[in-house]
Amino acid sequence: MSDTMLIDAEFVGEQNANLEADLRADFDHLGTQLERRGVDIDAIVKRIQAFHVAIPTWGVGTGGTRFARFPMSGEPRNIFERLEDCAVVQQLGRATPAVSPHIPWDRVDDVAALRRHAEALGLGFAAVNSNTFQDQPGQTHSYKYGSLTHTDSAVRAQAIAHNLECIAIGEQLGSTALTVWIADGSNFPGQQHFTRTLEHYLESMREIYARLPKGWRLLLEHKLYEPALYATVIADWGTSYVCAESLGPKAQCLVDLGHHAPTVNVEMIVARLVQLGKLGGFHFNDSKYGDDDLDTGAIDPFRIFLVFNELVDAEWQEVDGFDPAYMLDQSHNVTDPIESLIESAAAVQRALAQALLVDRDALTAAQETNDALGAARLLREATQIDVEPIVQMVRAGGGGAIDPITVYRASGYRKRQANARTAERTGHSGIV
Ligand code: RM4
Ligand code: MN
Ligand code: MN
Repeated sequence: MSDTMLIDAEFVGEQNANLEADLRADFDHLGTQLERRGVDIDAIVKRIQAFHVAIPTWGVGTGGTRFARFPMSGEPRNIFERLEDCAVVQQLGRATPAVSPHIPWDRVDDVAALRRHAEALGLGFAAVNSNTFQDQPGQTHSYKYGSLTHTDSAVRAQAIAHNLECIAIGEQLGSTALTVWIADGSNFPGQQHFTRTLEHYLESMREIYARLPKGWRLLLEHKLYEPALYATVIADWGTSYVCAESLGPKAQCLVDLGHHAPTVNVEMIVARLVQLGKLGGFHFNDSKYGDDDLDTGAIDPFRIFLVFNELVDAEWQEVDGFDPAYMLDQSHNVTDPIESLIESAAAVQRALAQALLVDRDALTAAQETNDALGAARLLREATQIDVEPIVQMVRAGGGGAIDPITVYRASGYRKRQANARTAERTGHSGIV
């Protein structure tokens, strides 16, 4: 991290000092427990240290629902301030060194200055997200009836041009991926011709694909419904897969955990996409009903674990080209987003750590001998081990906070920002 410590480093150090002895004792105890299972705790620590999950720039603003947004005092007013808040998440949590920007919410006149600002804060840029689900002021054509799949080629051309602009901005920021989620779909039976809309999508995406810079990938994000309430063009992983396959090797599928019907088995989708060589990335969040964008692990931590169980399995199998881009995608309506993001990144780290504890040889043996209970036990046991000391040790070792939420609250950061960030927000970010 740079010199620009947004929370006094000495203060973080003092707070850590009070907890170090307890952490050491907990960590050593866990190390002994894991040793008994044949697991080297230091290897797990190394793996968690190397694991990063990107923060969405829109996630540090207060989110909202269809009904209202309740802004918080001291929330960031522009992308420069959003990056400061992202840097606090990284300073204390040490799991989130990159941010995933959203264009045009994060559009600036001087992209190089934005990159310098991020670098000074110790942040890099992950996948760029395009936005053709809203009309922007001064835009020639409306996306009311679609964007990349619109019936009118002029609207499609505008949406393609926007995605190309996102790539150009991403290149200047040092990003290497474009994530495309479109809101295109219909509200009434018969409103759109299913086949023609998908053909338009593929034609449009081909033009974007053709302009991907070297080393870039195109991440296709599917979503079951909303805002379209009858039919969504890219509604499921199957459609997404078919499109990614038809576009070419640089196109892959992105799985947003909240973008499926409530009973769908998401971990199996993950396994299928791994098997098909098309798993490009994730948007982590949690949900109970729909695309709720709640904090990762807040509702069903076992589901996140099961997703990571598939990912660790893929690593263990040494699946060729397996390299998903990990991001959070959440909307923080009732919490301080900085706290939610720190907690969520830790929930992702915990899921990975627990998945690493699964005895893969034993699991394979249980599966091959149809030992259903034995297999289930191996997974359950891994989730019953409290891996918190590992996550805390990774944070402490990286210069973060052992107890980041307590340190953040005690730092008075938000209060300071409430006094400093008094003027109106410029630019818009977040849903609503
Ligand atoms: C969508 C989708 C996209 C995100 C927008 C804000 O539901 O999850 O990834 O960019 O919301
Ligand atoms: Mn998403
Ligand atoms: Mn979503």
